Amino acid sequence: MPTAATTAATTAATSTRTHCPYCSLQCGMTLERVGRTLEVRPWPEFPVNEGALCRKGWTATGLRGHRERLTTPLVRDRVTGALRAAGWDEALDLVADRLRALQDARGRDAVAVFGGGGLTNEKAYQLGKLARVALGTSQVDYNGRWCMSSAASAANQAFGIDRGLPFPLADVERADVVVLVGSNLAETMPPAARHLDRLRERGGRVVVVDPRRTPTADRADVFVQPVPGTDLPVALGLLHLLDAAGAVDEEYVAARTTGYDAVRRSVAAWWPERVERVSGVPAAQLRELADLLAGSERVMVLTARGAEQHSQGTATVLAWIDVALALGMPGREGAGYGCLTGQGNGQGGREHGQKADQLPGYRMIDDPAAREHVARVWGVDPDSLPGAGRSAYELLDSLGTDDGARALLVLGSNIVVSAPNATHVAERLAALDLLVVADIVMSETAALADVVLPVTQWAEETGTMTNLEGRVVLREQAVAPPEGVRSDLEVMAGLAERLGSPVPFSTDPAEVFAELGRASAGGRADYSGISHERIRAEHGMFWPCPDADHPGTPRLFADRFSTPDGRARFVAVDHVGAAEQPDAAYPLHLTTGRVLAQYQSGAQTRRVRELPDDGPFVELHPLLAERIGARDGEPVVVTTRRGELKAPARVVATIRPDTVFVPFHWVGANRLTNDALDPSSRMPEFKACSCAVRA
Ligand SMILES: Nc1nc2c(c(=O)[nH]1)N[C@H]1C(S)=C(S)[C@@H](COP(=O)(O)OP(=O)(O)OC[C@H]3O[C@@H](n4cnc5c(=O)[nH]c(N)nc54)[C@H](O)[C@@H]3O)O[C@H]1N2
Ligand SMILES: Nc1nc2c(c(=O)[nH]1)N[C@H]1C(S)=C(S)[C@@H](COP(=O)(O)OP(=O)(O)OC[C@H]3O[C@@H](n4cnc5c(=O)[nH]c(N)nc54)[C@H](O)[C@@H]3O)O[C@H]1N2
Ligand code: SF4
Ligand SMILES: [Mo]
Repeated sequence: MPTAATTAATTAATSTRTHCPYCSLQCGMTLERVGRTLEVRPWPEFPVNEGALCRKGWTATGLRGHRERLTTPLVRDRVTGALRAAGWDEALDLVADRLRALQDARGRDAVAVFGGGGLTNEKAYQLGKLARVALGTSQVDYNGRWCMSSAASAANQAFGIDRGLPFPLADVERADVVVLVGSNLAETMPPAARHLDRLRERGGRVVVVDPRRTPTADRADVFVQPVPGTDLPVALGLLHLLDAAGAVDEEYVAARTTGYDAVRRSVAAWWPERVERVSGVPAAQLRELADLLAGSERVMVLTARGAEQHSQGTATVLAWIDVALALGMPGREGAGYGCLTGQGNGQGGREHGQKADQLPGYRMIDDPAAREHVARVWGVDPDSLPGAGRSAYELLDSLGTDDGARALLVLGSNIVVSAPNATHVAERLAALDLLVVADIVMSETAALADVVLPVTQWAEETGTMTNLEGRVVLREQAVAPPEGVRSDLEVMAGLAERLGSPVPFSTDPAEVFAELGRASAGGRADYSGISHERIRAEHGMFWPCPDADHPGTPRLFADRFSTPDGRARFVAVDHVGAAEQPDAAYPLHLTTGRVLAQYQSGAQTRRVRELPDDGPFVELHPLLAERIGARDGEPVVVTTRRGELKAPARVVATIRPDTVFVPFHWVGANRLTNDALDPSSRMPEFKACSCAVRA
C-alpha cells in the first residue's frame, strides 16, 4: 500500500506511466514533466496500444491549467441567482444540511445520485457506498446505462457474465472473419484499428454493418448498410440461412448450449427477401455474408453502440450472440462474441455498485446473500441497505415529481448534453430543490447547479480503470493538483462524515481498492486478488482474479460458460422495430454518434485548443440534399417530435439517402433523440428516431 512518502515520490517523478483520460481502450501513455509543462509521450511496452494514441490522447494534457478549469467551490447566491466562490467547508456543510433536511422531510429516496463510467473503480465503488450507506437512498444510477447496458443484459442472459470482451483485444487478429455491428472503431478507438489491418494482411476478412460508410467501413471487405434499428432482422436472416444450409455447428450446439430449437423455429420466417424489405440489405448480399460465415473457421462478432442503443438493443445483441453460438464460436480462441465497451471505465464502472440494481463485484442488490456479504464488508446491517432504484433515464425523468428525488448529486456526467430528450431532462433538473455537480470544468450541467465542487482530474490522482477487455489498469498520479481542488474520494468522504455516516470513507485510492476487492470477493466480478502493486508489475490484470496468487483471467469460456449449468443459452427474439417509425410528418431516420476528435458531451475535448470544435453538423446524402435544396456547409433544420436543431449541412455520399446523422458532442443532438427505453436494459434509443429536414 503506498504511504504518504511514496505518493509524494510519484508526484515528484518527472516521468509517469499512466493511461489516457478518455475511452475504454485505456491506452498506455507516459506523462513527462518538462519544466512546468506536462507532455504526453508513448509507452511502447503497454500491449493494448503499443505506443500509439489517437488525437485526443496526444492532446489530453490540454485541459491542465485551462482558464475554465474549476478551482474553487461555487454556491448559487439566493439573492442574485449567480454562482459565487465559496470555501470547501461552507459548500459541503450546505450540501449536507440540505440533503439531510430533504431526507428528514421526504424520506431517504428524496436524494438521488448520478455517476459515470469515466470514474475510476475506486470512485464508482465509493459512490455506490455513499448512496447506500451514507445517504441510504435507492436512487443511484449512472451514464453507463446509456452506453453498453443492452450488451451487458444480453451477455448476462446468454453467458451468465458480462465482461465486454471475454478475450484480449489482440485476439481479433487471429480470427478469419470479424463482424463489426454498429462500431466505428477507426474513429472511436483508433489504435484498435491496427488489429483489423493485421487481420487483413493475414488474409482475414472484415465485415462492417453501419448505415454510414465510416472510416471503419473503408477497412471492410464486406460493407452492409442497413436502415437504423434493423440489425436484428439482419441477424435473424443470417440464422435462417445458416440453418437452411446445414451450417450450424450441431456438435457444439449439443455439447455447449441450450435453447437452439426455439431459435430455429423463430428464424424460419426470416427469409432473405423479407429481411431486405425491412432492413434495406440486399438479399443477395445477405446470402454472400452467410456463405462467408459458414465457410470460416474462426468468426468473431463484435457489437457497439450502433447495434445496442435501441429500444430493442438487448434483443439485437442476443440475436448476434445466437449467430456466434450457431457457428460454434464462443470459447474458441480468435473467435466468439464481444461488446466494445465505450467509456474509460465503462467496464469497471458497471461492476462495483453505482448501478441501481447492483452491489460491488457485480452482485445483485436483491440477493440476500449478496447484501449480507457487502454489508459485512461495509460494517453495517444488511437490512439498512436500500433495494433497487430507478434506471438512469427513469431516475432523471422522475426528478422533482411527487415520488421522485428533490436533490441530485452528479459525479462524472454532463447530463443536459448527453441524455436523450434533453429539453425534458433540463426541465426535470430545474424542478429540483438542489443540484450538486462535481466536475473539473464548468460543464453545461455544472452551469445549472446550486453547488459546484471542483475536483482533481486524471493526471492529478491515482486510481484503477477496467478497460474493454476486462483488464484492470492503474492510472498513476503524475502532477500535483491545482490549489483549491479536491479528489472525488475526498468530496465523498467529506459528505459522508457530515451526513453522519455510520462508517468512515477512506480517501486513499489503494485503501479503497483493497476494500473494493474484499467487497467483490466471491462475486461475478471478483477483484480480490488484484492490488495496485500487482497491476504496476504486470501491465494490468484481467478479472476474475480471486486471490493474490491467481494469475487473472484473460480468456473466459474455454471449458464452460458462467451460467449455472455451464452452457451458453440461445435466446429466441423477434423484431419489433424502433419505437418511432418514419411517417408523413417525419419521413427520415435520424441517428447519432461520434467523431474522432471530440469525446462524449465535449465538456473536456471542446476545451482542448488543438482539437477542432467544428460542430454540431448534419450529415445527409446528396440525393436528400438536392430534394430539400440544401447545400454543403449551409444551415439546415432537423426536427423531431421533441425538438429542433439548426446546424450546417455536411453533404456526403457515404450515408443512406433515407438517414440523417448528427454527432452528440455539442448541445443539440439530444434535443432531437427519443427517450424510448429497452425493456430489459433500460437503454434509451439514441440511434433511431424519425425526423424531418429542411434547408
Ligand atoms: N472519438 C471518440 N471516441 C470515443 C467516444 C467519443 O465520444 N469520441 N466515446 C467512447 C464511448 S463512451 C463509446 S460508447 C464508444 C462508442 O463507439 P462506437 O459505437 O463505435 O460509436 P458511435 O459513433 O456511437 O456508433 C458507431 C456507429 O454506429 C452507427 N449506427 C448508427 N445507427 C446504427 C444502427 O442502427 N445500426 C448499426 N449497425 N449502426 C448504427 C453510426 O453510424 C456509427 O458509425 O466510443 C468511445 N470512444
Ligand atoms: N445522442 C446521443 N447521445 C448519447 C450517445 C450517443 O451515441 N448519441 N452516447 C451515450 C453514451 S455511450 C455515453 S457513455 C454518454 C456520455 O455522456 P456523459 O455522461 O455526458 O459523458 P462525458 O462527456 O464524458 O461527461 C463526463 C463529465 O464528467 C466530467 N469528469 C471527467 N472526469 C471526471 C472525474 O473523474 N470526476 C468528476 N466528478 N467529473 C469528471 C467531465 O468534465 C464531464 O463534464 O452519452 C450518451 N449520449
Ligand atoms: S483511443 Fe481512446 S484511450 Fe486511446 S488515446 Fe484515443 S481516446 Fe485515449
Ligand atoms: Mo459510452
